[in-house]
Amino acid sequence: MPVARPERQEPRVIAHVDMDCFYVQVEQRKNPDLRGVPTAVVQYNSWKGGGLIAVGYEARKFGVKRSMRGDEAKRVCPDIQLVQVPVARGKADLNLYRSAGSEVVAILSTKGKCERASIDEVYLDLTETAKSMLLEAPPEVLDSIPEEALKSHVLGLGSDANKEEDVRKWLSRPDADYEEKLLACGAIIVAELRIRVLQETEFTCSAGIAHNKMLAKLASPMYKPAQQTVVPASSVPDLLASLPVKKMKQLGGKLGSALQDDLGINTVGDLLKFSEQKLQDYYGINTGTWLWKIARGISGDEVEDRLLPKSHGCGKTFPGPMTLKTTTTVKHWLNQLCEELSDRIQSDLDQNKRIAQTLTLHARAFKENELEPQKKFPSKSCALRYGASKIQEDAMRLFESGLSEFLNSKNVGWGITSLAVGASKIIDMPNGTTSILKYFNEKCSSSNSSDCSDALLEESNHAVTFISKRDDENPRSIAPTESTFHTKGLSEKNANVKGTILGYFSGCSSSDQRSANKIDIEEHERMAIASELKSNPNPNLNTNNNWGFNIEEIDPSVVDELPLEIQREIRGWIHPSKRINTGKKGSTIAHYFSPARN
Ligand code: TTP
Repeated sequence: MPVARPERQEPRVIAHVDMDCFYVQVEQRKNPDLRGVPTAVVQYNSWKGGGLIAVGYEARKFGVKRSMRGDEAKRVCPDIQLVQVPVARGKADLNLYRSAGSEVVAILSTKGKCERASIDEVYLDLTETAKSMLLEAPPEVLDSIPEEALKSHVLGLGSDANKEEDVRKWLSRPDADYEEKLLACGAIIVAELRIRVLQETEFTCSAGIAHNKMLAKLASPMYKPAQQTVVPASSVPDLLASLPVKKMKQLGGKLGSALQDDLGINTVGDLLKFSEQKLQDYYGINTGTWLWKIARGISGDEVEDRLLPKSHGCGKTFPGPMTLKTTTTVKHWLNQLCEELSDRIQSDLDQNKRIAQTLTLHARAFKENELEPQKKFPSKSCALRYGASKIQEDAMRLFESGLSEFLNSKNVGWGITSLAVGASKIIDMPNGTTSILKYFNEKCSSSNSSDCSDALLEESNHAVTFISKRDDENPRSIAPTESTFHTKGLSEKNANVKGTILGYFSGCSSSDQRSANKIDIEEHERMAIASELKSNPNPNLNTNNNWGFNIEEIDPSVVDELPLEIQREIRGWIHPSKRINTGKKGSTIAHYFSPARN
């Protein structure tokens, strides 16, 4: 349920930038012959010409819509060019589009706090840049205002033959209040950014510029493609008065329907008729207040400083005759999806040092010969283990668990029409591990053994991500949950957790030893470690800490062999009062971390 966030007292300038028919633009850049030609991108499959997932603006003029399949689009627009999404593992491979999106983010993020909201959407908090502009070069003293800014649609300004002149006046009004002057600066900054995006990437985008995220997001699609819309505070009541409830983010589903049914509300503006108390009576304190505020265009949501995606997901639909009807076919496709997911989280780890903690499986399903309304296939989550085969194994168990719940012990035929796996709860790799990782990678590459470096990298990454390296012949069951996985603090369990540094130490010795180093951590413990690390990213390695490392048992000779910077790093973690004990029986790191040595 939505919750109203506290607002900042100071005015903000927020932009929502959305690429125009994004996948089509990416394909048109790749193949310039498609420019100016009706084009759509279709998802790979042979059923009725594949499903359209992006439709170019030239094709939209002919009535081509995303809901159509390729065959239908051809009927509506015989000249349409249908480009297949690149395919890998029998499903769409979106890497081309993802990296094109990153090119744009790199440009947009130069002017303010930037939140990558999806593959082709970004929020920007331009408040500070707008303030500086207002101080140093306000629009009224500029010799010329960029043409693109003059083409802005300023809500409430009306539209007539002199639109650009009106916009020029609006942007440079010396008597405007501070809030609107900031917004005018925001409009100029966004126009300049959009020009840069076009020059540097060949992509056009549209934008909304307002005082908060909600209004900016509402405005960006109002005039598309390649245009921008400004929402002055004075225009908000009119904007919301006619806005259908279902168009508002978070009101598209059940809550929006409930508003229509309970209160007879059709537009967001209709909410103004109800007091905050009344809305709270109906929908609870938080949602009631949120509704009361959005009716007035008030939203305190902050732009998060995040250039990387919040989660990774990959899915595939199986429409019509492609429906999956056996566990064997489900397993086949889950394996493909999990391989891709594994590649993506692994490269996120390698490139960005980020760890995903939760694996989720979603599916759409039906039961055969069922007359009653279809129950939804429940989404299932569990702790995420790195490595494609582990993810495949866990995803299949999540599927089986979801299916048995979905079928409710009935012995009926079933079909799966879509499958998706996701990796979420992504956290930054804890501080203090990167230099060790670097050291061992360098050490191995300098040894000129590609086998060593590859294997070590894998081992190191696993160690960093607290992988539970289980014996394959003795897999532990996972407990799928419908919601996110709840963890128990390690301190509560006083768990004797072994991991991380082990991977580095053992990794450079020999591959046999590496494989013998099966770090055995319960999944919930691993989750607990990760969340501990999030709140305390540089934990001390002493016996009392939540990691549960027994420093007494670490062989100092191993630490002594490391370069000074690494020694310092490790010793910095060790509580000074816990001096290393060299004489203890079985006290080598290999002994401590490697069951095989016992
Ligand atoms: P959108 O931003 O929703 O749409 P768009 O960029 O194609 O067009 P518009 O100019 O109207 O914003 O989606 C961005 C890309 O995401 C889109 O080009 C293709 C992909 N996509 C899918 O693959 N499946 C979907 O259901 C949707 C909505 C989008």
